[in-house]
Amino acid sequence: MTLELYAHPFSSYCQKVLTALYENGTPFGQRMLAPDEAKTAEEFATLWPLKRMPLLRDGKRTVVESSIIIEYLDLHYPGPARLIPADPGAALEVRLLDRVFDNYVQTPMQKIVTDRLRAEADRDGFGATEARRMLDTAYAWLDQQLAGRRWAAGDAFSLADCAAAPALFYADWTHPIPASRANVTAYRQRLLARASFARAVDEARPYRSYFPLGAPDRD
Ligand SMILES: N[C@@H](CCC(=O)N[C@@H](CS)C(=O)NCC(=O)O)C(=O)O
Repeated sequence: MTLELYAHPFSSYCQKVLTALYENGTPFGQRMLAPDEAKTAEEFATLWPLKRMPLLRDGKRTVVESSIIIEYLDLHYPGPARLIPADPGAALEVRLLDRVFDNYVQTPMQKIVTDRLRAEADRDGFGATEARRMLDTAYAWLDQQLAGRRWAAGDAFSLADCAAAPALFYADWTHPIPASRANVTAYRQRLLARASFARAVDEARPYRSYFPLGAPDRD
C-alpha cells in the first residue's frame, strides 16, 4: 500500500478526494485526523504546516490541496473514470467548475459554519451575511450553468463533480438552495445518488452532531 490519506470523514474537502478515490476503486490507507489521534496530527502538521486536510502521501511524496490530489491521482493512478478529460478544452471547463465550487460555494459555506463555532462575541455577522449573499449568487449562476447538463461540466463525471458533491451537500444545510434553483437541487440529488459520494456521506454519518448549525434530518 503506497497511498495514505490524512483525512477526517466529515470534512468536506476530504469527501471531495474520497469521492475521487472511490470512483476509481483506488486502494489507499486512511490516517484519521481526529482529536484523539495526536501522533497523526503531529505528523500532518510537520508534513503540511498550513494544516488543511486532506493530505496524500505516496511513499515519501506529499501531495496537498484537494484539486491537486485528484489531478495527481488522475496522472499517476488512473482508473476507469478519468476525472480530468484528456481534451485540454474540456479539461479547462472542468477546472473552472472545480474553482467555482471551491471558491464560491465551499468558501462561503465554511465561513458561515466556522463563524457559528466561535464564541458569540467573536462572530463576524457582516462576513456571514456577505457569505450568504455569495451563496445566493453562486446558486443562481449554477442553476443556469447546469441547465441540460447531467454533471457539472457535461456528460462525464469529473473533478468538478467531486468538488460539487460535498460543497452543495453542506451548503444546502447551511444556506438552503431555494426552490427556484431547481437545476441545482436536482444536481445535488444526482450527486447524493452517485455510489462514490454516497459512500463518503455514509462514512461521515456518525459525525453529524459536529455540524454546528444542526444537521437536518435528511440526506
Ligand atoms: N484548499 C484546501 C482547503 C482544505 C480545507 O479547508 N480543509 C478543512 C477541512 S474541510 C480543514 O483542514 N480545516 C481545518 C482548519 O480550518 O483548521 C483544499 O482544497 O484541500
